[in-house]
Amino acid sequence: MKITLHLLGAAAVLATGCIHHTETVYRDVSRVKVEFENDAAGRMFYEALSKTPHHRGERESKTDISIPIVFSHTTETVTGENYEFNKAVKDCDTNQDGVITETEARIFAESR
Ligand SMILES: [Ca+2]
Repeated sequence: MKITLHLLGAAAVLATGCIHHTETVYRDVSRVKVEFENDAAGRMFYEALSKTPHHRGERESKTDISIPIVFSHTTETVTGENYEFNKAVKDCDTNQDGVITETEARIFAESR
């Protein structure tokens, strides 16, 4: 009798299917303050940034938790555009003085 109940329970789970839940978490930060030596430096920086493949909605991580057949939960973390902007400023401003010179912007653009 006990075995029959277990089999009935398993059959009920199979009949109803898997419970699946997906959660997407968006994370973003404030943009760092940066100045440009001149218009050309700013233009080169933004043009190079716009060519970055992961400029929009970069997926940072994906976590799957599941009990086969019964339960499945997926969490995805998506970083915002400001992460990429801040990273680009950090890469571009090589002497970290908060001012992107035309030379720094040119080197940054050529490296992209
Ligand atoms: Ca600098």
